[in-house]
Amino acid sequence: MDLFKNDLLDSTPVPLADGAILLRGFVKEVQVLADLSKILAVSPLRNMTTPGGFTMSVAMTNCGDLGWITDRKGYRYASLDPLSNQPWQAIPPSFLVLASAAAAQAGFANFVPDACLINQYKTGARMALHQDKDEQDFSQPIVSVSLGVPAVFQFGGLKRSDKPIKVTLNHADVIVWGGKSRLNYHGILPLKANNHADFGAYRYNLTFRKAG
Ligand code: MD6
Ligand code: FE
Repeated sequence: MDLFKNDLLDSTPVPLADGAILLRGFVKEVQVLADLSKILAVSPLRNMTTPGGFTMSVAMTNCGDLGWITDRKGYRYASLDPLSNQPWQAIPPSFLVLASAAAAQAGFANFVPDACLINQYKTGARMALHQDKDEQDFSQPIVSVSLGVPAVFQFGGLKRSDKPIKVTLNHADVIVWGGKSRLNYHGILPLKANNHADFGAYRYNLTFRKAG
């Protein structure tokens, strides 16, 4: 008998690439959903502008000591929310427990993120292939949590031209990503119309990083 089958923080890791694992159905704690709605009530989602002047189709906000932002001046981490000029809200304990438990499954002990980017995808919203390279320390992993309707994640290599693999990310799936694939290109294909019991037509993604 497998004693860990129904454990709150267990899920058999699926390898995606060297340094990247997928934990299917890893989010089992309802407190995570309650804490997300509290954060969104105080720090509204907004569609930021890229340095090139495009409005992103994904709406974003943050919690943590640092929040990822973009505007005409560039991509960066900032300690104040530019909408309010106030610090972002603290990362809730339920998020910290989830992120560190997921990172530990991938062999990253004691992961303590200082940044949590919250992405909201409506139908048709997408994230073009990109690298995550605005953080200070690439030895730290990124933990990425998917909630709501499914999305197709593209995961490529170190060059933009490397052909990406496609993986469907469902509600409660978590990716932990570090090591050799930390700088791999990745993106999200346009979200298909769908419905989720808790999140309606939307997909949410929480990405936890050690940014500073
Ligand atoms: C998303 N995720 O899943 C977009 N980046 O909505 C990312 O851009 C991402 O999932 C770095 C590591 C994991 C990710
Ligand atoms: Fe990314």
